[in-house]
Amino acid sequence: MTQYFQPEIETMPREQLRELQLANLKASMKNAYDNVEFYRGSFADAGVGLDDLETLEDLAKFPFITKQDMRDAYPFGLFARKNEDVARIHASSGTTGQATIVGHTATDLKNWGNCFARGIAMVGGSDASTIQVSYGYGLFTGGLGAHAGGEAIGCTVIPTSSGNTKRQIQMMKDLGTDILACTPSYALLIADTAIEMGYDPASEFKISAVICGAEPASENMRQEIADKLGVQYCDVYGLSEIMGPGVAMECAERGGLHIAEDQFYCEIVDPETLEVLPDGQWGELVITTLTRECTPLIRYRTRDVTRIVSEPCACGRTHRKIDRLRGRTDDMLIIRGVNVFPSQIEQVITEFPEIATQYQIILTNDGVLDRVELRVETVPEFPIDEVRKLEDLKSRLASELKSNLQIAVNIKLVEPKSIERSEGKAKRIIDNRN
Ligand code: DLL
Repeated sequence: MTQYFQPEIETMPREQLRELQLANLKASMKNAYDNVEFYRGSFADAGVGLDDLETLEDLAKFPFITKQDMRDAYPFGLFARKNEDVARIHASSGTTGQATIVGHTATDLKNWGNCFARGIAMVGGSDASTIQVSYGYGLFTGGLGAHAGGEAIGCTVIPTSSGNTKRQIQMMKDLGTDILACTPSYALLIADTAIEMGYDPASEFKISAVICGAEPASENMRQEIADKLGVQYCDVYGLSEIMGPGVAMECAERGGLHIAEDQFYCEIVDPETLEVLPDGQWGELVITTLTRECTPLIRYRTRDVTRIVSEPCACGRTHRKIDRLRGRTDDMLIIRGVNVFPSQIEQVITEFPEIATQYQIILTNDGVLDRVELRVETVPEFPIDEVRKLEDLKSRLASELKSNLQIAVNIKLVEPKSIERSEGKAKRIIDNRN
């Protein structure tokens, strides 16, 4: 049985959906233009006005907005609503610069909950389900976003937040959690810790689904989580600038994540030329909010690399999908001229049963040359002190990386549990370059 949360929206005929998008887009552009000085300036600089938007494709005439523009507008420069209408503020971590501030009205928050709730329905959730939210709560949007989704659908919500893993697992077992929402790294840590505690969560726990996002996960990592916990894996995409988790979510048919197209208009652009690319081609995802009141974003450059999958989906939803993310343009490594994303390295590493799904990429430089060290962890059963076996494993891994990704890196095999586990987003790249 296909379960929808908002069938009239999720299965709306495409023509009608496009009409709805255009009407909402015009309203969103007007909201941005009338209430945010930044847009009046950027539209004027680009020589375009609201009258230039007659079709959805006309959006390509309008300028982009970037993370830097958001930083420059700190704190309230992009707010289209006065303080009395702002219900909540979220912010990005600001670890790489000035934090970006995003405001939400009560309606924005309600829309957000509804978007996430669609994903809960995709994994078979209902008002009879118990969802455990193990994303961090706070300025990070994971916790409160998943929480709102659970409440929108009428689930029992357990707001454990991240951390205190053993207690999480005990609650998961004792309270009969059906759905776990957390990052893929944390889902794997929870699964491994539960197994270490002597449980077989796949058979002993009630859990039937995970809703994982906020970072890329390779196919093998997803499979490992699904097998260890015995669950359906739903990938959830989102970003704090645009909303939070729920911008796009993966149905049981897999093959991509359905974009909440009534709320967001997505384009894929070539990151170099910034030309809009046709559906199916990989490039940078650009998102425009269609209904957002407080912080309307017109053509936000996400830096995320994906493509649009427009073939009809067997689940019956008509909203187009984005493919699972490859990574971010700013995380792409260029190793001796070859472009590679950490998630592609992860996919190769996880083919090896002797290696745990744990790795770190350490970047250093020696004069002008960048050096890349790949640190991977062996599984406890592997005899790490047997030099011959270790050298053999290293050389097989090196040759797989060479033949799959055409990269040559310095590999360091390290002992089980020596790479720090993450309760949120894993830190895969350590950049020690000066
Ligand atoms: O990570 C929001 C979120 C919370 C999404 C919980 C999903 C689940 P930010 O901290 O602003 O927001 O980071 C957004 O994380 O631009 C992507 O690069 C990455 N990201 C988010 N979801 C996925 C995903 C949250 N499913 C940035 N796969 C985005 C790969 C993802 N990367």
